[in-house]
Amino acid sequence: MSAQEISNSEMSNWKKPVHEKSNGSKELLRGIISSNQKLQVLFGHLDPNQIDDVIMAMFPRDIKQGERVIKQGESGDNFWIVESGKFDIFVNRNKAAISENDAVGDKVASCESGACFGELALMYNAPRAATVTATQSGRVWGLDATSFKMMVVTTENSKKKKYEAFLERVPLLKELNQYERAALSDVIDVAKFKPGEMIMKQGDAGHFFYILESGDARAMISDNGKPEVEAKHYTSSGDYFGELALLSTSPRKASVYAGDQGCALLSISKEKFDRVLGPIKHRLNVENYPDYAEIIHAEKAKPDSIVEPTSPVSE
Ligand code: 1OR
Repeated sequence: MSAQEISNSEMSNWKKPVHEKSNGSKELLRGIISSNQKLQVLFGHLDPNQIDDVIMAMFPRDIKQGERVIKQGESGDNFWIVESGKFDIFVNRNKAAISENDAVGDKVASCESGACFGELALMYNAPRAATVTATQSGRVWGLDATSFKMMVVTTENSKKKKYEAFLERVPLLKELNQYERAALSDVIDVAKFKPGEMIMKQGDAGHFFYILESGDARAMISDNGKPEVEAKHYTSSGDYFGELALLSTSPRKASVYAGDQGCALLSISKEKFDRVLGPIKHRLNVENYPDYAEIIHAEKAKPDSIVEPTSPVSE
């Protein structure tokens, strides 16, 4: 079950919650908000008065060692900032296993004082992407889901959401969770092409993956030097091409040109993709992607082709 979109009546009845707190607690929260990078991204567009409102809306919760604060798959209730204690984050990619038993999956990160978690389900109306459990007792500050959506989520992050929705439609990226798609959407570049302009050339090594944002593009294939024939016409926003560049450096199988209207494309370079996620080959379940299986197997067979992803950083 996923968190509900905020309803109109909820929106019109909503009042900023006020949870009285000591000046010390206000200062502590202000300090964390101004120094944590992720909180800067989330709260950066708020002016000082709006930050004060967010701080006043937050409520404390003391957490015992071993207590689970968030369970993967559930809907989002609150966003959390850590004052003290230690919290481990676990991701289970086998979604069926989560409902069958309580398998928490692999530990992917750990966070302590000054960190935050639980924003994803609230931003994207998605199920919780991970389980979060206290390994040392401590105190967290919560912001309820409605307040988070009313005070923090804005049209500014809706562009990012649109990018993530595009990424979600790419079969090759299906294995990624919300966190990874969010990270990937941060490295998306936008480029405009004039009508007829070449975007990629058949036979060249591929370094970019493209998503059509607007306009149109045509994939053309030339067989043994014969004139090019149209293989595909991309016309819908969210259509994508060149995704194999993320997996391998094998030559482009077609040339792609901007269509009659020209086009705006979102692009991700292989280099940025690898930097953000580590080579995706590790994560791909080849059986799910018969079209790509050959290429993935060939890449895996290459010596030194597999670089271990960098270990998760704690925030
Ligand atoms: P949420 O609302 O989905 C769980 O609830 C929270 O764990 C999530 O928001 C994030 O704030 C936090 N993948 C998913 N969730 C993560 C991750 C993560 N790290 C922190 N959270 N990954 C770790 C990347 C270092 C990806 C691992 C596959």
